[in-house]
Amino acid sequence: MKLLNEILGTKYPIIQGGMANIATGEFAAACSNAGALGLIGSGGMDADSLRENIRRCRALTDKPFGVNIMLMHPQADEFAKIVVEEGVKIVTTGAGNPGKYMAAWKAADITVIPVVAAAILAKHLEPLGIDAVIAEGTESGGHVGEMTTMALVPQVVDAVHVPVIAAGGIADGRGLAAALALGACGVQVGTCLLASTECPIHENYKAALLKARDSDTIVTGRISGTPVRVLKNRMSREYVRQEKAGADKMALERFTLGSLRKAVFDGDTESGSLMAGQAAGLLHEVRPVEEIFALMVNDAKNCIGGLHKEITL
Ligand code: TUI
Repeated sequence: MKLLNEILGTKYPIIQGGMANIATGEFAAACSNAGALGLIGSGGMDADSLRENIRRCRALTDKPFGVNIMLMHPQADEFAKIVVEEGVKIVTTGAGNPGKYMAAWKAADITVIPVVAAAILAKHLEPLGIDAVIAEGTESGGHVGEMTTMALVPQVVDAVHVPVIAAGGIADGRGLAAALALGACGVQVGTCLLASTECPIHENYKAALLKARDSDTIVTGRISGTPVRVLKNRMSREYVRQEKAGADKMALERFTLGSLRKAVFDGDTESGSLMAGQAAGLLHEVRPVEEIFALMVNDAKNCIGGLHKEITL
């Protein structure tokens, strides 16, 4: 099987998730320079800032990088044109169906890798010419689906012929080894990169991640229709309480408006939305991204070798 690094031209079979308001051009370039595929997250940007971030990233790395297009974004149509105009070579999509952009992106020779949360969307997009697919389980931070990574990845692998990348709950070498065992060609990680030196989030956000244990995340919006996994705090507990009590969608929206920015930029860990996946409990220190990726790959190799030597079924 071809590994993700061979498909993308990177050193490691790892993609840095395109986290909204976090994955700037500088951060993506740092991840690309460290051997993964860096992604610029368009989620918190407008058209001009997306363009600037692409140009800054290109100036900072000669390695492959890409852009994640958050399809729920009101300017997604514009972003879809900007990646073509700016000559971006790799595009991932999230939070929706990218079908209407596929023809234009394929005509521009872009490698297109949608994120799916269920096998059906992967199957639907395959004939449109996707190059690979990211199967993201509900362990992830941010906008999530229902399926777990463990159940989703092998079902997507069976549903399509294109390479499958696993995401959700993966934060170390054991996770990478497990993803390969499920039939994935590599992984996308986000949460473990929040605890990196280069990650431009507020230090309070990093401190909250280091303190988090396995069950310290909660999904807001499961009932109202936009499920988002965040760290438990006053805001997210209250959101879910009101949601269960039947609060209307608009009232809840007002409650969270701008809350990710509050967490990322102001370090407001009580009323901010600290998006994070269930792997947050695995984070114990802030390290350079280069170290995180190198250790993950080295530990995965040892994990696979150890399984081979020690386990007789
Ligand atoms: O997109 C993500 N994660 C995100 S986006 C984001 S920004 C945001 N901010 C506030 C509220 C909501 C979002 C934060 N985190 N991950 C990729 C992902 N895609 N997860 C789940 C999906 C998904 C879900 C349903 C992809 C496709 C889909 O299908 C829709 C369809 O039309 O079939």
